[in-house]
Amino acid sequence: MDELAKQAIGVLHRNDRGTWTRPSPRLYPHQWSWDAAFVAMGWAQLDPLRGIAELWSLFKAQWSTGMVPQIVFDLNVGRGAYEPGPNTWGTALHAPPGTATSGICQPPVHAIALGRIREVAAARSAALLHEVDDAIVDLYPRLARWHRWLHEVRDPEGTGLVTILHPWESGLDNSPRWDRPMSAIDPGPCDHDLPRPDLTYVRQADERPTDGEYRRYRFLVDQLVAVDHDQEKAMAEHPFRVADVFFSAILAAADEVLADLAPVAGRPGDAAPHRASAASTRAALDAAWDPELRACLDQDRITGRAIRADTIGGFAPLIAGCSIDRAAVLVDRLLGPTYAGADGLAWPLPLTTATTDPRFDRRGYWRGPQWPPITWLLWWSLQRLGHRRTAEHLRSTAIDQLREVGCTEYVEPYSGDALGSPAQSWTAAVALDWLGTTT
Ligand code: 9WN
Repeated sequence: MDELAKQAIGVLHRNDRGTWTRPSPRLYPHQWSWDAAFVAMGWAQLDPLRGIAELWSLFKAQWSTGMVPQIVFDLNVGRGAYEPGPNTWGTALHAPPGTATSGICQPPVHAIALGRIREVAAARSAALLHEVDDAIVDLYPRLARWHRWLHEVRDPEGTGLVTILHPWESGLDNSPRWDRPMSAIDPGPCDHDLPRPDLTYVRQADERPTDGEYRRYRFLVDQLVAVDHDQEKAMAEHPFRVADVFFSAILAAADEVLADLAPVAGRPGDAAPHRASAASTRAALDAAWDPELRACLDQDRITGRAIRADTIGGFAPLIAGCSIDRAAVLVDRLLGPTYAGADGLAWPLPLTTATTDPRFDRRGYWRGPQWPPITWLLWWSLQRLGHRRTAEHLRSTAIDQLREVGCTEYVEPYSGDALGSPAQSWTAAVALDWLGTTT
């Protein structure tokens, strides 16, 4: 068997908890929302029904409002192994009985994962497809509720863009995109300990966010707990409110997939509204386009201003789907000298921040390094846009990289050093998906 496939399967098995998967053995011992979506696609290459089980484990913790939580805690994990842990969030009355969750969300990659699992099953056998389609009938209403919550609660004015209330909701936690809104926050004196178990699991402290960042992260959590996770209040008063273009673009792509799945779930009439939601997001992304930077910019909902930062977030239109002309501009930039085509890179793959952005940091968490699931999202999107040769180039380069660095969390783009967790499930999952492994 292919060596990378063997290693990736080993990582998934090592992190497997039966029906759900830890993102990594020590650094991330619970179930994370968008990781679960990527991981479900990885499992699908081995067993599509195990992929379905991964999604089910997550959606069992979906709140009655429709929100799918960022973290579903494993209460068997020792206290203090990950912080902030289950007791910090004040979510006992919100999460479904028998589950413990955080109180925020992450990008909605789940419908994309379900669509992908269906494709894998269809290629295997009619019987497997039948079983996956049965599962889609049950899962679809939960996915539809999740998307509805994002549109109605996080975009109550119908702007087409989803507002996030914490950088952790973006999934790209420390991106320079959040520097300005975060610097406007005064967390005051910290009246509780800020334990950092994460620092004991990495080689160097600079592979994780700083204490100053953590103080603000914790402050934002405390603010949400103070309003008992009341979304209407938070959307009016919370000190971090940003319309996130990358998150919104993922939602638009996922809305399109949900439209494809609606007839499978016996709800053909839902397809048109899902497509209309996606179209409205695409229009909002057009309006958020900065012609000078040639990028799409997040909007700070508190100041009313666009956030200028040259990061991977700016490529949101590629993920949502966009005009041929805009895609051409963005592909050019993606492969150009400030991103994947930068001089001296070990592998020509997309960077999370442009080399020319003053905040570019080759080792910084989400501030420059290459992240395999982000490359996967761009690869998947480029295929859909018809940029097949570019997509194939990304896929084969990413496989070459992973053969060298292993299933690491992220990669220092010049030295090619593996950073963060060395056994990261979503990296293993995208490797398996790219290899199209059949065992
Ligand atoms: C906070 C699990 C998660 C990913 C995020 C990544 C990191 C958590 C952390 O790990 O975030 O959610 O503790 O740093 O930024 O994208 O989902 O892999």
